[in-house]
Amino acid sequence: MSTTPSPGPTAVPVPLSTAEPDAATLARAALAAEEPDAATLARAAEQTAGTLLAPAAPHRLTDVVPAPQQVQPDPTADWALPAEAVIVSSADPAALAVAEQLAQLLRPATGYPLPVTDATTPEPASGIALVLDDSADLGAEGYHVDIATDGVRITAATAAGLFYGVQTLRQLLPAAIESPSPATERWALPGGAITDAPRFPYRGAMLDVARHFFAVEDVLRVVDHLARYKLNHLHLHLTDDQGWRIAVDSWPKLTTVGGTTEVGGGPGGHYTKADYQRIVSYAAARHITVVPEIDLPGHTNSVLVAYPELAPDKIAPPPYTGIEVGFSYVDPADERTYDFVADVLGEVAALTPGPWLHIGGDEAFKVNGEVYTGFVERVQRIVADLGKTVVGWHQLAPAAHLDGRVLQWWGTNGEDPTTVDAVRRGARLIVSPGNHAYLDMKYAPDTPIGHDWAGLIDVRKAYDWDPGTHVADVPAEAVLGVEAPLWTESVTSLADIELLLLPRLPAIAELGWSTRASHDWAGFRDRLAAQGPRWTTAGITFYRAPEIPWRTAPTIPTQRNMPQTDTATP
Ligand code: TNX
Repeated sequence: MSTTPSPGPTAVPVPLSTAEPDAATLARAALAAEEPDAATLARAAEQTAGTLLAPAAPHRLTDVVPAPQQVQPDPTADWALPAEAVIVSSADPAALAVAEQLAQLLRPATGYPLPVTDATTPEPASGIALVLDDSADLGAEGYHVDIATDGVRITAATAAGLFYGVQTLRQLLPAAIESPSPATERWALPGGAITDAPRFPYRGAMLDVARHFFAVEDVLRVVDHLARYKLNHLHLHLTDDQGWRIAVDSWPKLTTVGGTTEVGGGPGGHYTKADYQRIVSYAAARHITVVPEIDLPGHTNSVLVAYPELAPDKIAPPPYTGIEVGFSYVDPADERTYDFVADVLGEVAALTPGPWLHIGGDEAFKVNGEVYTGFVERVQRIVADLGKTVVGWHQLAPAAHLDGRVLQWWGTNGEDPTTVDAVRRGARLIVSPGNHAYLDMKYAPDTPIGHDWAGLIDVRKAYDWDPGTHVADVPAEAVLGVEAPLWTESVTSLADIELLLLPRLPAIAELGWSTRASHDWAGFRDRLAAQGPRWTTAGITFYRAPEIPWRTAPTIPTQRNMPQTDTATP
């Protein structure tokens, strides 16, 4: 084995840090302990020596995806996390929860205990302070990170802001922080300050769990990927021709019959209510809102297999495991259909704390004109009566406006007068251009999975567009945000999902979060390059897009693999 362990902090000749010698550190550490003993003094001395001999932090303060709003590096203030660091948070339970999440992120690779405490006025004190402060003008999701010689302070008005500050901090640490087991590393952070807040309030990704079903654990892992890049919505496409994936007590055969199929003839599956709630609460803990989609009136073959009385001809069709679209629909002329819709949406709404209910509406090719708009208007009303806000694909546009209505635009050319008209009537837009944001499109002709009906989408194509101006004649104020949908006709495993998601998801995330002024392909490409080693270290699959100058993953000497390295060397 030719593994070369990266040298530990004391094994390399290191340049002197540019930091001023800090004689006060020793005294402060001694004073901080109630009864300064020899061990405390020795640790503090070791720490001071470490600071003086430390190499600069390996990452620049600007090495963050999505690009932060304001970055003020201070090379004299690099700081390394010491083994005895404490995470101290404002006493608010949601802030403390973020502090505990930070500890859980850092403990595996560092092997440090990182106890979490609370305080009225949290101070870094050679550790990390999370400070809830609503006087800071940072908005609902903004944050401030300050890395100085006495530690790190993250300030935000909300727990969401603190959570995003934590995601930024994570990217500023060496890539080995992603290691699931202790790594020998100096956990250095670049000094300076970041002040950051998102451009759009809605930043999302969609996972189609209908064409192929994915286990709860897989969905949770997708949630983790969203959280890393400060996305705040997970749209779950829960129903389609090939399978119904969410338990509905009042219409049980939707899952017991309609849930047992998927593309290609596999066994399908569905989420129990408890499964769905587990996804919702795991996402909520990461400040991500789940947007459930029940696709109506088309994309409903699985419904008709289970309940033929909802079919226009009242005859059960055979289960569908192909990948065509547009052939199925629930009968818009039968009152029973509206009972079905109200029951299903009622049960899904009751499980969903977020404000949105997505009603699909796409590709109902056999339901036209007034029949289609009449159906949509009734369903929109059902959603409003449940106290939720309607989201639907932009095919909903011709239907009457309803307060708050959101259209998800998935066109491939930014001219769309029907959608523009709906926006004039008050609709807001989530933009998901098929030829930029569809994560099921192939990167290149040889991508082993995916589609190409909207073209190939390499990383640059995913990055080089502007959600604020993309749809002609839609003003930026009407744009709620951006979403990257992943349809799964050709996607059968978590590794497939990750291959299509990464590295394009961070590109879309940056469009949703970062200012337009910071948009810069060359800069993005370099910052993205630093994510590769993180994914590798964390065991996450990604596509090694040839246009990205990927940095190499660290070789991580751990207690587990060090002896192997020694003995296996020929
Ligand atoms: C179009 S985009 C669809 C989906 C397919 C997808 C495949 C949209 C609202 N509908 O039914 O899965 O293309 O790329």
